[in-house]
Amino acid sequence: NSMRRNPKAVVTKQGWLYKQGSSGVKQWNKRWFVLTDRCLFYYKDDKEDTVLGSLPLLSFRVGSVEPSDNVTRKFAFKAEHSGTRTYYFSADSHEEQQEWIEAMSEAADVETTQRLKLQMMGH
Ligand code: 4IP
Repeated sequence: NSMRRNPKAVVTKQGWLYKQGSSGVKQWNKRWFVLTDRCLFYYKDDKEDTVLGSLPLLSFRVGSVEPSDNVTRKFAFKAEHSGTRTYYFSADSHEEQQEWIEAMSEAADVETTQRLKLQMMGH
């Protein structure tokens, strides 16, 4: 159920993040993340051998965690969508956290996508 990554697409941002598992003990695993084509791919490491998962960010809401999320990790943030589970991430620094939130939000933003489409149509 993984998305196909276009090897020619520009990489918007890449780096290490921790991701919380969605079931069981909800362990935090360190994963290598690549944001490209408005889609987030994650791998075991930066060799990018096999994709562990992918998420098309369009329509996700990306932002900081709230007390009700019960996430106590430092530099945590989340990506949520009414149709699917909420993904929890944490970065190594405040700076990285902000950069990822910004990059993922941009990729998730429907209006930006529509504006780009209109621009391409010459409006
Ligand atoms: C796993 O927990 C890992 O966190 C997986 O992450 C995660 O898959 C699994 O969630 C979760 O059960 P254990 O390692 O304790 O088994 P990863 O794929 O990064 O290894 P996701 O979907 O987050 O990739 P489920 O719900 O997919 O099983």
